[in-house]
Amino acid sequence: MQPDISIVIPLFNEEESLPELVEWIERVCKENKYSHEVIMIDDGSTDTSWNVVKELSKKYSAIRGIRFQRNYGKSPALYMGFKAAEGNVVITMDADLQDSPDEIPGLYKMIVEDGYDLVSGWKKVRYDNALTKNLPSKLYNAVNRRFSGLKLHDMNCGLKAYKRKVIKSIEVYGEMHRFIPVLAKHAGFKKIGEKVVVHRPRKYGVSKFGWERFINGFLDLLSIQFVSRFGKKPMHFFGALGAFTFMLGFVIVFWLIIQRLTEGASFGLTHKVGFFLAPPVMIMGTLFFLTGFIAELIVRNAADRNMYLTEEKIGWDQTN
Ligand SMILES: Nc1nc2c(ncn2[C@@H]2O[C@H](COP(=O)(O)OP(=O)(O)O)[C@@H](O)[C@H]2O)c(=O)[nH]1
Ligand SMILES: [Mg+2]
Repeated sequence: MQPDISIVIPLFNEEESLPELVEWIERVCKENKYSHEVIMIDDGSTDTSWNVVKELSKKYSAIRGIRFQRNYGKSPALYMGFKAAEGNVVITMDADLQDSPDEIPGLYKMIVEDGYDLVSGWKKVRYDNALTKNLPSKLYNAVNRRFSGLKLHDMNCGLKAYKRKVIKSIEVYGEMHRFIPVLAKHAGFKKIGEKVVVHRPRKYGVSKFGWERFINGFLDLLSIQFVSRFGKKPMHFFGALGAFTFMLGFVIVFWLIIQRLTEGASFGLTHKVGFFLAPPVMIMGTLFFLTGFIAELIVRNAADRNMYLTEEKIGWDQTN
C-alpha cells in the first residue's frame, strides 16, 4: 500500500543524531496517524552511521536504508531517495536534528489540502554561524531570486515537502539539491510556496558545507538556467553568438578595405589593429557556429529528447 508520507534523509557522519531523529519522526507520525516510510541514505559515512541505521530498522519497520559505496554528495543521495520513495507526499529533512520533525504535519497539509506542488522551509530564525553562513546565505538567496524568478527566502533549506509527481519528474544531479525549486519550476510546476520552519542549533557533529558552496552554487544556477533555456535548442544560442561574432569580424574587414581604397597605399594596412583583430574574430564566430551544430547533433540523439511532462490526460486509464 502506498504510504501517506516518505521522509527522505540524506546523511553523512551523523551517528549521534540518528536515534533521536528517528524516534521523534516516529512519534509525530504516530500522533497524526500517518502511514509512512523513512528512507535514510548513508552517503559513505566513515563513522558508525550505517550500523545505527541498521539497528534502527530492526526497531522500526518504517525505516529503509541505502548505503553508498563512497561519498557522492547530497544531490546523488536525494536522487536515490526520490527514486525509492513510494509515498504520496515526500518530505526531505537534514539528519542533524537542525530541522524539526514537528514541521511534518504542517508541510503535509500544505501539499494535500492547499494543493501545493512544493513547499520549501524557511529558516527565518537561524542558528548557524552568522558570518560564514547566515549573511552569505541571505545575499545568495537574493541573487537566486533575481535569476530564477522564484520568490523564496531560503531556497537551500533541507526541509521541504513535495507532491510525489514533482520528485518523480526532476533529476537532481551534481550539486543541484540547492535549486530543486528552480528545477521544479522549469519542469512546469507552478504552485511553489514556503513555510516558516523552526531551526535548531546543531547538537552533535559538525557542519559539512563551507563557503565554497556559494561559488559552486552560483555556477550550478547558471547551468540550470542555460540548460533549461537552450538545452533542447543549442543552435539558438551558439548560432546567434556565432553569427554575431562573424559579422563583427566581417565589418572590421570591410571597414579596412574601404579605408585602404580611399586613402591609398599610405594607409598602412598591416599596421592597423583591425588587421590583426578581424581574422581571430571571424574564426571565433565560425567556431561558435560549429559548436552549435555539434550540440544540435548531440541533442538529436539524446535519449530523453522527447520526454515531455504532461499535466493532465483525459480518456485514458489513470497512469502516472
Ligand atoms: N548524502 C550526503 N549528505 C550530506 C553530505 N554532507 C552533508 N550531508 C547531510 O546534509 C545535511 C546538512 O548538512 P550540514 O552539514 O548540517 O549543513 P548545514 O546545516 O548547512 O551546516 C545533514 O543531514 C548532513 O548529514 C554528503 O556529502 N552526502
Ligand atoms: Mg545542518
